[in-house]
Amino acid sequence: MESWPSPAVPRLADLGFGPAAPPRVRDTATGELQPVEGRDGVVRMYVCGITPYDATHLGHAATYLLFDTIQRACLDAGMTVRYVQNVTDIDDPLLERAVQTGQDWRAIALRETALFRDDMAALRVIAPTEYVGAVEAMPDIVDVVRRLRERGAAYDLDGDVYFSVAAAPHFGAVGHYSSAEMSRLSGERGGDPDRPGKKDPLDCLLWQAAKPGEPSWDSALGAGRPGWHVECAAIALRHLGEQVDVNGGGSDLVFPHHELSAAEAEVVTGRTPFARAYVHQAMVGYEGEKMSKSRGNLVFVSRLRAAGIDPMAIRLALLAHHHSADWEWHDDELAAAISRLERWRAALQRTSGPPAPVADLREAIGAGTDTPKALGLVDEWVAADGHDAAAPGVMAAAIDALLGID
Ligand code: 5CA
Ligand code: ZN
Repeated sequence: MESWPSPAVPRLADLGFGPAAPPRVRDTATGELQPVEGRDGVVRMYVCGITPYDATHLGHAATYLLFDTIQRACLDAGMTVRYVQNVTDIDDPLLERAVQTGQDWRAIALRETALFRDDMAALRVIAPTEYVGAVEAMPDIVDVVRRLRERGAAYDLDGDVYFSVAAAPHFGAVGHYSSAEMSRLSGERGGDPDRPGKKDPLDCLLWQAAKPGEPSWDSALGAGRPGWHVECAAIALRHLGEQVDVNGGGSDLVFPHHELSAAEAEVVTGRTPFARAYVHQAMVGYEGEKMSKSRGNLVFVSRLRAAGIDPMAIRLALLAHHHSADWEWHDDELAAAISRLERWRAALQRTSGPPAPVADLREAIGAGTDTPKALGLVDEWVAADGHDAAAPGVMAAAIDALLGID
């Protein structure tokens, strides 16, 4: 599907700085910093996209800004990024919203995806190389299910097709949860651990048989629609090949989504691990709970924009938090970000300043994507005086290249 227009990204290498070192990202599977080196100069990154039944909230935006920052660090290191993002444009929440509102599920998906694109463009998020909907990936999804069946990793249950976790030797290696914890999370996050007849409570749907009143697609598996995890496995395998450098999303996707999509991809290809690094944005909360469409405690990017807030202030407010710890949005963060943005812009108008701390900025972003540290370095530069006439220009380029702030 159509994505959105990408912002231009200045190249610090053109300003006389050599390429940065490949960034290191926090890998959920090992808990370690993992260098993102790509292969032959190309980094392959798969990030889980939206389920388009409601507008983009600040939690979503934080997730896409994290991977945008990682992409910017890879570009700064002279690498090309092949970035794939999906749109879950058919799934239970979309059909439920369609029933509640009396609208067509397709119309909801189109409208909310269009709004998401506008939000991403306004936040200056670099667009994915491939932006792929589940509906358009249907033949690839069906093919992955066929290959799982051939490998004995799938079985039928009353017309539905399930993935068998027993067929995946490394199942559990992404999140390292206990089986009790996995059962609990599976039940909370779209799974069906209690369905009778399953070989293992954690087995997940690959293909669900058509139900009356629900959309379905004809396929070699019979009429039906896909399960969630296989959607991302199939889109990643099709567009990025057997192994990705970074597989990302919010931390609510560690289990079951990334665990199971990785297990499915690994069984199909025989190659482990599916991702060299699994990277997650911790949950953004609001009013005491995780910000989520199903709870309704949302702050929408589009609403802030409509109220005249500079999207760069929204971007700064989100980048002020480290991606590895849950945090809660407070409305005064926006005022703080607006004043920070004003201070930065005023300082960049100066005719000289202290030397630009490019190496330190690169290190902050390159060592575990520490955006709060990078913002603090810019704050220090802004607050200090100096006689380097090139510094304001270099800083403007570095702030744009690494942090995406115009
Ligand atoms: N379509 C699936 C992924 S394949 C999905 O989870 N869609 S979503 O619309 O629910 O979420 C989109 C992205 O935002 C996901 O990566 C999710 O992990 C992330 N996300 C959702 N809520 C939050 C939150 N409160 N804080 C941070 N990230 C969040
Ligand atoms: Zn996904």
